[in-house]
Amino acid sequence: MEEIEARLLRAISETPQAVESDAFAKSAGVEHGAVVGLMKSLLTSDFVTAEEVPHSRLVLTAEGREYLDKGSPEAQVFAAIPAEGATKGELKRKLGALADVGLSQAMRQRWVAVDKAPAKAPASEPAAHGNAGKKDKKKDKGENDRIIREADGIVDEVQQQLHAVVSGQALDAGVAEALRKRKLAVAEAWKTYRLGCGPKFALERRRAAADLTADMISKGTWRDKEFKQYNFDALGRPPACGALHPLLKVRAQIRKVFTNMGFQEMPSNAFVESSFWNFDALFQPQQHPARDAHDTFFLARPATTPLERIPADYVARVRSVHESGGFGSTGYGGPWREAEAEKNLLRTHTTAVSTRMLYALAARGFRPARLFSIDRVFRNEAVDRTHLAEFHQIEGLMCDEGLTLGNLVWTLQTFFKRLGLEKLRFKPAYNPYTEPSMEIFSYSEELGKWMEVGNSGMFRPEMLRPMGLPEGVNVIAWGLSLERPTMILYGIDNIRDLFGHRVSLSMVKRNPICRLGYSSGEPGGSGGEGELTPAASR
Ligand code: FB9
Repeated sequence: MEEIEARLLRAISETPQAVESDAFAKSAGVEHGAVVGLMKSLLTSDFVTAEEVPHSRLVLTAEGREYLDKGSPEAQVFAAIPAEGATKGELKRKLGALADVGLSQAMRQRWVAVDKAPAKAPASEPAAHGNAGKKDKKKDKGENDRIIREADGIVDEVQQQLHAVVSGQALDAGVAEALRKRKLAVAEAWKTYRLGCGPKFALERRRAAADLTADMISKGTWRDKEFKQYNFDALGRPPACGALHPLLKVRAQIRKVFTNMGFQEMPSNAFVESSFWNFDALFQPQQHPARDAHDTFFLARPATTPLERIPADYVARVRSVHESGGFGSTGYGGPWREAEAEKNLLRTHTTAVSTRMLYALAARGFRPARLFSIDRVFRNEAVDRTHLAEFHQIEGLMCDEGLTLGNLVWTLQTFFKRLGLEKLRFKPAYNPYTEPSMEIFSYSEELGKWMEVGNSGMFRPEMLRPMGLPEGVNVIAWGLSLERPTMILYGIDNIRDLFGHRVSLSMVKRNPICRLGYSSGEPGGSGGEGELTPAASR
């Protein structure tokens, strides 16, 4: 291409403002596109100027090319009619689909006409009369209409016009429009360029060196080299490496928030749970609506987990608190059925993991604990823009002597502050396993409104005491989803674009880093106090 470039620059220097890109391409024996490519790079270094020259011409369509060879449909129809005429049916059999358009055109040109003379019914069938005749007429859709020539000879102007098109002759606008209307020709437009000398024009373009090479240094040739300017805005080749899904980036940040607050992650990798740990251990009544198949995915195989796997004394205490209460509660009065507690399901909340961990904590002999889980939960509920049948629940709990609602409020304020959510409000709520319970709201400057950011409460003694956790030991806990903050942080409006088969891999590849407000904990951590936006994403 260097040689073509030199040749083009020479041509421009000899005839400034008169080098036509297409003519030059022809003379240089290269594609016009190659010259346009070269022109564009010479334009960027102000070597040349380029004036756009628009062109348009008519080109025949496939149908136009067919009539160019065989004649226009009307001419073909005319030619197909013998002196004694022919029926429409015969013409269709002879010329196929174009018979119709040919006939209507030939009629319009008064080349042919329908023979008014009553058609002689073929010898075989008696003449039809009265409306029976009309009925057949309508039935045979005029197929038997006899078409006769009106003109002795015709001139197939359309075919001539088609010839004019291919030979590039100028056509009268009306004729060109008619051909376009009959879809026999279409307008083709293209551009060429008239090239001239640019502000930095020279006969030879000294390519700016992109790199300072050892060879240049050893030979000292770097001295008369021109070096390309560094383009500090260049994005650079995206690293061919894996990319984390936004959910995993936010999960990693939230993990850091928890670990920096001294919390340990619970083992939450078992999606299948028994109703005992998911509901009964949480003192959730066996008649609770959430426990029927409308809300919960129960398993067919394995359908149950025998309660024998759980220490019988603990099961007995759970039964008695459900049936007859205790620890300040009346219980639910009804029979507590083992079969119900043995049903396997896809866990509806990671609180099921919390029950297992709290029971283990009690069994090992209580000591204060801070635990969290971030994992998938399943709820058989209506899918909409922000809800799927599965999502990731984030749960935190603190278990210690004398914990109060105040501790919960303080812990929530600390946790959400580290997510960059400063202003919190709490609204009394109800959960079967916490009393008191609070919905958590945060004021979003961006959205200009209060949004629900989670739920929380103090686990009921009816849940904790049967486990064996001593009097006075309380557990404060809270939960939120991973999807909601991720959707808000990454400006994703529909949860289906974040999770599931509709996720675009390029979104995963291109999504920016996630910097939660103050996750790193060390002063001046990335992102600065209270800011929770992915870098410049939105
Ligand atoms: O995540 C939720 N909202 C949220 C959280 C963070 C956030 O950050 C933005 C970047 C700024 C934005 C929004 N919610 C909880 C609130 C709503 O979205 C709610 O409509 C949907 N909830 C889910 C359940 O839906 C059926 C979110 C999910 C949720 C709700 C409650 C818990 C967990 C997840 C819980 C609990 C709990 C309570 C007491 C003790 C232990 C656990």
